[in-house]
Amino acid sequence: MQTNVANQTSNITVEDDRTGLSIETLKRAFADNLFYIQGKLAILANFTDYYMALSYTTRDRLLQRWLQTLKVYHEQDIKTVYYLSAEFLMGRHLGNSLINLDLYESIEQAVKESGLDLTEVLEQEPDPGLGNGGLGRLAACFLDSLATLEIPAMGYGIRYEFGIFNQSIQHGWQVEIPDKWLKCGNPWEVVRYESTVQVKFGGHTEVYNDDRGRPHTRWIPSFTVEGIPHDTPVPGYQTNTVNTLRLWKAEAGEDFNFQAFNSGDYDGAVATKIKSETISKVLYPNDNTPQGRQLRLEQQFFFVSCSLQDIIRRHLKKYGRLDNLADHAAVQLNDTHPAISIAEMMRLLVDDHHMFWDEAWRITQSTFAYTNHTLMPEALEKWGVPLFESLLPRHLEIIYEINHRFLQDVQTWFPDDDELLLRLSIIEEGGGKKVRMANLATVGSHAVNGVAALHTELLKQDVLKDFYKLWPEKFNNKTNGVTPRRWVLLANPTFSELITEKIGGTWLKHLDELRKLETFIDDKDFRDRWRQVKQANKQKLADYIMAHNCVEVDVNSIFDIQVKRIHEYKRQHLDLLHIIGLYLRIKQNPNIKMTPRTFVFGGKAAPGYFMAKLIIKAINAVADVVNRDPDVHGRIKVVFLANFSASLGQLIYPAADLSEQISTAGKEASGTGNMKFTMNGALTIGTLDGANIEIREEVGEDNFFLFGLTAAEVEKMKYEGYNPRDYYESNEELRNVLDRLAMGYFSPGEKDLFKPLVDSLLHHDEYMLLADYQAYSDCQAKVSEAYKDVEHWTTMSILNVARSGKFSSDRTIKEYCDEIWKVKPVKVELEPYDPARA
Ligand code: GL7
Repeated sequence: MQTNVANQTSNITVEDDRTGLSIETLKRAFADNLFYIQGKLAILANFTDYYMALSYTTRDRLLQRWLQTLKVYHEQDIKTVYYLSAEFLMGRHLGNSLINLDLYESIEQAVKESGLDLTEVLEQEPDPGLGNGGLGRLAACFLDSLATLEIPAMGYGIRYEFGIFNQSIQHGWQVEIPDKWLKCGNPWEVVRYESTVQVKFGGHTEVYNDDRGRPHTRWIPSFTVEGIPHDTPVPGYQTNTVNTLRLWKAEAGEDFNFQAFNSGDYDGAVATKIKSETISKVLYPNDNTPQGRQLRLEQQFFFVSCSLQDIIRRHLKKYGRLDNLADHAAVQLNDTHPAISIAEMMRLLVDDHHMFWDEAWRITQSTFAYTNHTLMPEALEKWGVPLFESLLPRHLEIIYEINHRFLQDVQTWFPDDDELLLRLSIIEEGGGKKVRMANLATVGSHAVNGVAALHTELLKQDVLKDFYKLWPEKFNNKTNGVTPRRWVLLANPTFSELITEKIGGTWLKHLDELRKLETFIDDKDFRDRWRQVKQANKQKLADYIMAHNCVEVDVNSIFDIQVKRIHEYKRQHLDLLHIIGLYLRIKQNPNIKMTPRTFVFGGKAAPGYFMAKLIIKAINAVADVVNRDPDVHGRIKVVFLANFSASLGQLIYPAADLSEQISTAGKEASGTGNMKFTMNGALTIGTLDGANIEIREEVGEDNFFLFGLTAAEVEKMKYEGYNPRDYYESNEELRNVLDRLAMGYFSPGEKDLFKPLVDSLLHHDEYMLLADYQAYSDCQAKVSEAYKDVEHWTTMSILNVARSGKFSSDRTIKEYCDEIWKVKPVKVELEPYDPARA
């Protein structure tokens, strides 16, 4: 094109179609991409074509910053953060890139002048669901903050061909549908074939002598898989820094076995190819309940080995030595999923780079740090030794050696405490030996952190208490946070505009500045607009509910929302018991006065988790009865929104009045949805669990609806013998609620459908719903009362937002940078781009 030519000769004085920012240039670039990349004439293009063309137009505007960032990182002497995570729930890229590049308004205008509506185009993007829930989304928020804070960083993970399944609801039940997110192509990734790495599996080890007669071990694998890097740019907000998310795709080393092919064994010829590619095929849809399957261990080792080889290769290229690796690399293990890193790093240093064990161990320990994300005992990863041995024979040897040396140290520190040795050992004895990944991660890291103050305390006192006794200085807390760019600015634009109008726009990078909103607390116009924004957001959600669930909801009712993965410890069914309680009150007294409520649920159940699926069915069954009963007169409505995801979250959080954070105290490590609701002006009803505690501390106890047992009380009651039946027998309403569920009132024709749910509550009640029922119900009554006082509710809502600054992931990341990673920001200055000289 003419402008490009002009650009090359005149050193970007003329706007380039690839970088120019004027509306005219953007329109031309969009049309050009539609024609040349999508291969479509505008009159024949569909919305996917528009989305693709617009994504390329936006990506072009990222590339100069991205490549310049890579150049600066290559040239300067820096320390880089490597965030290793089996999950990255990035959310849609296009809207976020436009926001972070400050391009949103211009593109909106350009698209409008091309006859299109930007929001409709944005909706075309498949939500890249390469994660299950909080843990994967946290990784994505961290990448956003790292780039925004100009920290050299890289995310490493797996490029799953199928992300978290799509959930549809059929006859009230969850049905899982494969997520073919790549079917129309992915404009956000760049494949870097030249950086392919080889990953070994299986086989055996042998000892050999090198030229100087020194003995070494080598690993002879039974098969090798290739890891192909797929890079996605991660732009910071209003900065030149664009970091990289590198996801590995597994491919066969050779396309197929020629010998087999030539001898006519066509199936055998492609078998290895299929086996290799299976490794990055699909995300395990488990959240807080890992599956001990071989493929899962293969996935973990695959992305760990690719990533560590990549880090070492780049480091060697730059510095030519490895002894200073820890000065230039900080590797964070996001839970135990990448914990095999400890053994793989030792193998790479000792076997491949012939380093002495002690030196390698020093480097490993000073490079790695580990974040624990759960106290749930069933979620702590352990791998059977036989599986380990067949898949990673060399790593098992290394783990035994690490363990041997570690336990020797323990013995000198604490002589004659065999019980302690058994608890600390990386290998669990008895009932089939197992490798304990949390122990491996803790021993091999210089820092171990929990994700909220209570969680870290419980780690120290409970799950990792013996390690805490050994190394108290390793343990530290890093309360989670979320990025206000996606969760406020992108999700809630009119609300953001109102805030910016009052306090200026810098709050998006310094969330503590939201405090300034408190000076407007008596400003009538501000308060009116605050309510208008919430009302409009509720209307948008109401429209969505009508379109998807065919349920009409009252936007003047309390929007009472619980969205998160379905899990018994999160207690969606406690919410449901309360709803049934209200319904029975209406049935007993049809004229009863009640503050109208709309109960909204959303969340996926792990496909193999029967009870979680039954809870979804129960919510839908209750919804069917309640929503259709004319006696209710619309006072309560119940809605289950299918397929909760990051993008649906962007619609939901801004529309909430009440955020349900009702996990059994001590079970939710942190929670991050709680923060997203708070930042968008919802009040919380919650237990003293995870980050709820810190949210309440920040917003003030008068602006938070607290109920329920504390973590200590839960433990005490369990210890003393908890009997849920006592509550059933002494609480009439609770008894009626459970009886109705159990006798099939909500499941006509299937009398016993919900019996397993009720039985589990009456006989075990692991998560103490019955113990907390009355406190919850009383607290909900206070919510209803409070909502009637519109002015007071508005004040509480404003205060929640004004005091939510702590929960920006920027704050969290700064703490990681200062206290664990010891890294500093690096400025990226743009240079004029000149293709002729590049
Ligand atoms: C989780 C915790 O359950 C959740 O409370 C926390 O906010 C999140 C991020 O730290 O990590 N742990 C976990 O295994 N999953 C989580 O979401 C899946």
